[in-house]
Amino acid sequence: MEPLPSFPEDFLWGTATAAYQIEGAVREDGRGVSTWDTFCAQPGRVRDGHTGETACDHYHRYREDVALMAELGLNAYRFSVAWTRIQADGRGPANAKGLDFYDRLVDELAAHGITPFLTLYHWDLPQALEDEGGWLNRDTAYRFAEYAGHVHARLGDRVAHWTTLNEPFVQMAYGYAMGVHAPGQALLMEALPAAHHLLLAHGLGVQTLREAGASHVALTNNLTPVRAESDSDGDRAAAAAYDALHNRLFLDPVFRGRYPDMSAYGVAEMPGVRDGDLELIAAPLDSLGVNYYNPTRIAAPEEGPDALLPFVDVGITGVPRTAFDWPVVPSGLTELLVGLRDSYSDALPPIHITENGCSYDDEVGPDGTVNDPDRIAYLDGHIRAIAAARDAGVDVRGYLVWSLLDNFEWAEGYHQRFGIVHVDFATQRRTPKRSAEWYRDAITEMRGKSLKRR
Ligand code: IFM
Repeated sequence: MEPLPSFPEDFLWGTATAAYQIEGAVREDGRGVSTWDTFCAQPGRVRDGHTGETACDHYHRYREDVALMAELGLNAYRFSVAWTRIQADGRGPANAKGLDFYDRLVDELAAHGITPFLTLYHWDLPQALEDEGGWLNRDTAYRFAEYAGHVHARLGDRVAHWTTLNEPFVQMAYGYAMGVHAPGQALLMEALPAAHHLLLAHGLGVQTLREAGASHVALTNNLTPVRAESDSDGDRAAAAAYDALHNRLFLDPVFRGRYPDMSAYGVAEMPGVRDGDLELIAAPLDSLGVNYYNPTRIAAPEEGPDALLPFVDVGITGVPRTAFDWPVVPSGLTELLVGLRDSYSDALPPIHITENGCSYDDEVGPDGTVNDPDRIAYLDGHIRAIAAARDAGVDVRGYLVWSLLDNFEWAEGYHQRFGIVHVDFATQRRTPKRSAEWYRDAITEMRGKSLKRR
């Protein structure tokens, strides 16, 4: 392989996880019921009826997991807080025992020199709030800000990096528009108020965190460079419509203070917006979290203007694919990052890649090792793609692999293994894969020739 590129000496190298996907312990220490507990209990929602009840048992094994990160030489870890551990029903005083868990986790990270990146919301809404309308209800945004205040009050002295939401697009689209994620509502474009209320929650959360003294506040979006299938006007318009829905709906309000043109969806004005909302949503951020998995190729729908949606996802072909059948296109990450810089210029804060990774059908071999050459190629390609974006002047400051551990992959249950550490879910035995060893060695190599920060 070509020598790895250089990165600044303070570049962050880590992994990412989310509460419901790894913690388990769903009935311990006063945790309330979340929408994902409810969703998993509904027959047919999650493949093979899997649930997050035990997941990776990280709630009890976090010390072992932090030790693994330290052995791999990682200096950053992104995790999320389960709202229902802090407020069982999503409102009211904080549950001290729930906060104690994250307190212990943060101290353990500090003891190993690992910088915590805390995400407040990664899709596990308190069911009690969902029963009142969830993200379709404006009040949920205010409840989120109250929750953010509780978490910051306990952890703000040790956690510097605060992220309000993870992937609001997926929460809106999969959870409320298509119904394939919790809470399982299939409202199509009627789900748009959820997008606004999520963004309002972000804005109110930023306000609360700033008032409490947080110095590094971010939002994480999953973004995709959108490619039109052809140069035809129809395909280009379809690609622009998809870009507006997936990317710009969650970027323009934050960095431009206005919603993108959604007229392709028959939407003249975003529903639910009140005076002052966009000012809150557009408050300056210290970084943008970018989750990147693949580009999207879009064509105009064949049925013409009566089609349900103004685009068709025709898929990327001719490239390697993961076990999830996702195309592997590292150059798409460079394209995305350069495109963000070009679109938002001075309004764009520095970027952390808060997720990037792949699932493969990894197994522990007879010699006890897990050989995952495709993941090594994937990580290598994407790290080079970040270096290329940095060379083009994009200020990227960290890379967090999704994921540390094989974990509960939402509607796919435990079928998609994204970890650089294999988890045997019957025994909870952790086995670092070859890719984990590769990542450790790559970080050592890249640190060895690190550049001073530009
Ligand atoms: O597992 C998810 C994560 O929760 C959010 N981003 C994408 C990952 C892979 O699907």
